[in-house]
Amino acid sequence: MKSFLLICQFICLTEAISNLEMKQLKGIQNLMKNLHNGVFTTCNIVFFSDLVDFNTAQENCRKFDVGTGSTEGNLATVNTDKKNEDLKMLLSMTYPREEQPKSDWADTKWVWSGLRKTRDNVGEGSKEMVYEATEWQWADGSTPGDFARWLPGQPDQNSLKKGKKGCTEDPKCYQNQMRINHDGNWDDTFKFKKHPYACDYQGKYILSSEKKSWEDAKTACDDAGLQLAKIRTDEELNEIMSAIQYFLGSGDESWSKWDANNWLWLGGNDIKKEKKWMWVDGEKIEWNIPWEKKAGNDNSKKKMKEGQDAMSLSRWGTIDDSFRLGIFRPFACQCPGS
Ligand SMILES: [Ca+2]
Ligand SMILES: [Ca+2]
Ligand SMILES: [Ca+2]
Repeated sequence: MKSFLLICQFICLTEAISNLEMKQLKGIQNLMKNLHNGVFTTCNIVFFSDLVDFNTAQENCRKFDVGTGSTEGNLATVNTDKKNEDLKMLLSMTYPREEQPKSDWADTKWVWSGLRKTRDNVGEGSKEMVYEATEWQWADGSTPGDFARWLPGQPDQNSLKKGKKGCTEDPKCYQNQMRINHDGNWDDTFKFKKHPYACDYQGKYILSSEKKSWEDAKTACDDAGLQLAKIRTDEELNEIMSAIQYFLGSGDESWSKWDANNWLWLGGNDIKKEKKWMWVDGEKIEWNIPWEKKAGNDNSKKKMKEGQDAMSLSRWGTIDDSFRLGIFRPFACQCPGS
């Protein structure tokens, strides 16, 4: 069994994600450069940098509601190389490997995922532990398939007696929860340990606080394999407003109305024909656009030579047309196919 796992680990690593996907992941990392809220996301995985125990992580993912609709969120289902790679990038970005304590088991060298053992260990200590996928479950309810990245010797399903270290369970605490390190390797550990955590991301939007012109924001989204965001319904407007709170944080009352931080570039534009608004991929805008009073859709040319041909969203949910070359703002990208 063990030698099979080692062979699988070798083969699986050689079929790792493509160069293009790697380049796009780098693009996503660039989008998140100066986000200060401690929450980061790819199109697959959203990462929270605060250190919490497993139950708290699980609860926080349940409550995370960007793009979940009426369903609940869940701790991350890391069942593909792509998702494992996303998670490695997010952990390395937040807790750079070289800045962490030496010990392999330091809290900041691991992130909680959604995999946990569904029954307590049987015969613990009496024989060598073997990983049986059927005894484990992802937080979204699915059972693990062939994909696994256990460290050699893991899961070891260790236990601790009540009263030892952080164990408060009677008679014993078992290592029934899975965590992932900077190399993308897995270990089982006790739920009272404190780590950053990852949830499945079901949202459409990835936000950047890097201030760019509309044209450069468009390119930055493209480089990450995304496109400047669309808002097609009021539900999508609600989602992006909620995403703003999570990823950019609450606004600041000292910002004036036209402070750059109050406005995010979207993909809407009327470059081709004045007042014929479309998304960057040419899709016609069917949404009933909530234009900002007076300033919205005014195509003002007062200050600059160009007209106002690019769309931005305010923190209070209105839309303005604005200068696509000379104004620098944060922006919203959208995940492919969403
Ligand atoms: Ca372990
Ligand atoms: Ca215009
Ligand atoms: Ca305007």
